[in-house]
Amino acid sequence: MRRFDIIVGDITRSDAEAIVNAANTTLLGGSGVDGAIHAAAGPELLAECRTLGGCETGQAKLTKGYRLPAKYVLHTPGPIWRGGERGEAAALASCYRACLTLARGHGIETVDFPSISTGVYGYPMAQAATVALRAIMDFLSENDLPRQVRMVCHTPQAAEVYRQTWNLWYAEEKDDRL
Ligand code: AR6
Repeated sequence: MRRFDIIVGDITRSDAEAIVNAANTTLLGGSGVDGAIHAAAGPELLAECRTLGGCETGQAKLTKGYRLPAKYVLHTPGPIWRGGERGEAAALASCYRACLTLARGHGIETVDFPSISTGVYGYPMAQAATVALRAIMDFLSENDLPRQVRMVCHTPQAAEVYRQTWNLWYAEEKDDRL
């Protein structure tokens, strides 16, 4: 079984044990994937989020999934893109690591991520893909849990960017092309 995959889809329909929400620091909902997750999970999700006291950029907090197929939601506020020299890459990598660490701590076996920060927060997709894949692949190489991680891209174009980035850095035959 491949431990990592890139797929196209709607993360609210994911059958993973946990899905990740590209949230904001209030954790009180918003647009994009955040709005879609809250709409699909129902009002109980917002009620639980209200008890959490927000979350810092690059950190993560766990809730139940309520009406979602996923049992848990890992909420993480990504960085807002401000040109790339304000610590955006470190903060974005931290989001992925924080979610995976939280998942491991709860014994969660499968996690699906959206492409954090690449919508409303304006992070360029190709640069986000490099950071995301490196953070995920490094974590998987050092940990047995989660057993499987997927990037759930909302569009075929986004998935293509992630696949090309993966091929460049992680495909087995990558060194043959050098
Ligand atoms: N499934 C998978 N991916 C999705 C879905 C979906 N259902 N819907 C959107 N995406 P964004 P951000 C993709 O804007 O940039 C919210 O208001 C989308 O195409 O959801 O981290 C929060 O409350 C894009 O590639 O999150 C924050 O205020 C990616 O998910 C702010 O937006 C992330 O886009 C966070 O902005």
